Amino acid sequence: MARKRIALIGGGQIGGVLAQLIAQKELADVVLFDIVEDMPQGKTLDIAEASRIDGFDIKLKGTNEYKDIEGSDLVIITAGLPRKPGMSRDDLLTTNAKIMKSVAEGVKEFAPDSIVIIISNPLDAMVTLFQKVSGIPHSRVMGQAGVLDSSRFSTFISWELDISVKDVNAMVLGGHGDTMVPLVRYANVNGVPVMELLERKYGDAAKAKEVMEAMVKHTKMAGGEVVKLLKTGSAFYSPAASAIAMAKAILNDENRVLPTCAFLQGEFGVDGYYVGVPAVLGSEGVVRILELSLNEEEKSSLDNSINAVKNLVEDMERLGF
Ligand code: TXD
Repeated sequence: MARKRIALIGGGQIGGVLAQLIAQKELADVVLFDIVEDMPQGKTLDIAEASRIDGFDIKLKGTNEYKDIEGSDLVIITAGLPRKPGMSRDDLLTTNAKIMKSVAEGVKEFAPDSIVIIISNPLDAMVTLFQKVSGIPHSRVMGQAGVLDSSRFSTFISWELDISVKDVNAMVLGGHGDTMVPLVRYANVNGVPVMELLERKYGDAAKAKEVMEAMVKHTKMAGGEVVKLLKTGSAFYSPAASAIAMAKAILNDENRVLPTCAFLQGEFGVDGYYVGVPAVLGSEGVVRILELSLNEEEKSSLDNSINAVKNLVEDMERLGF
C-alpha cells in the first residue's frame, strides 16, 4: 500500500505544529506549502532533523509551488491571517476570503480527489467559499472547529469536577463564533450527566446551574482568551491537535463521531449550509451526520448560531466572493 500523503496549505503556527504532529505519529508523508519563500522548506528541514531522535520515518517537503501537493490524500488548510487582540473571527472575512479563493484554485488544479479540512477563520464562511470555488463534493470538504470547542468545554468541566479529562464527554455545536452551542444536557462523565455531578458537589441546583453557565461562557470566549494572552496570533497547539484527530479518523477509516463543520441537507432542519454538527468521519470524508434530539432551548440556540453563519455567508457574497 502506498504511503498516505497530507498537504498542509499554510505553514504558520498551526501548519508547523500539524507537520510536527503528523511526523511524530507517522500518520503520513507531509507536503508543507506557504507563499513565504523558504519558510516551509526551513520548517520541514528542522522537523526532519528531529526524526532520528523521535524515531519517525516519513518524508517531509516544504514548497512554494502548488504542483507539489499532487497526489495528496488529505489537504489541511490554515492559510490566512489570525486574529489580533480585540478582533472577532468575522473581522478576518475580506482578507482571508481572498486567500481562500486562491487556495481553492490551487487545490482544485492539483489535488481535486483529496479530502479537505479547513481551519482558517472565519471558519464556516471559509469552508463554504472553498467548496464553491473548488467544486470538490461537499462530503469531502469540511471544517475544524467543533473538536477544539468541545475539547475546551471538556477541559473546563474536568477542572471544575477535579476528574480526568479522559472521562469527560462534551460536545459543542453550531458556528465557530460567539454563538456556538455547548450542549449542557448531553455533557457527561462516563455516562453520568455533568449537571448531576455539579448538583452533588454544591448540593444546590441553582449554584450548579450558575457554575455550568460560567463554563459555557468560558468555552465561547476561550479562543479570545488565548489571543489576549499571546498578544500576537491565536491558539495553535489545540487547533492542530483537533485537526489531527479528524485526519486520523479519515485516513484510518475510523468512523469516529466528531463535531465537524459539515454541509447539511435537511439535517437539524438546515438545508444548504455548513454548520458544526456531530458527523461520522471515515475514508470517504463525512460519511453521515449524526442527528440528535434537541429541546426547545437548544434548538433556538442552534437556530441563532445558524443565522449568524447565514449572515456571514451573505456578507461574503455581498463582497463578491
Ligand atoms: O479552530 C479553528 N478553526 C481555529 C482557526 C483556531 C485558531 C486559529 N484559527 C485560524 O487559523 C486563524 O484565525 C487563522 O485564520 C488560521 C491560521 O492560524 P495560524 O496561527 O497558523 O496563522 P499564521 O501563523 O499567521 O499562519 C498562516 C499562514 C502564514 O504562514 C502565511 O504566510 C500563510 O498562512 N498564507 C498563505 N498560505 C498559502 N497561500 C496564501 N495565499 C497565503 N496567505 C498567507
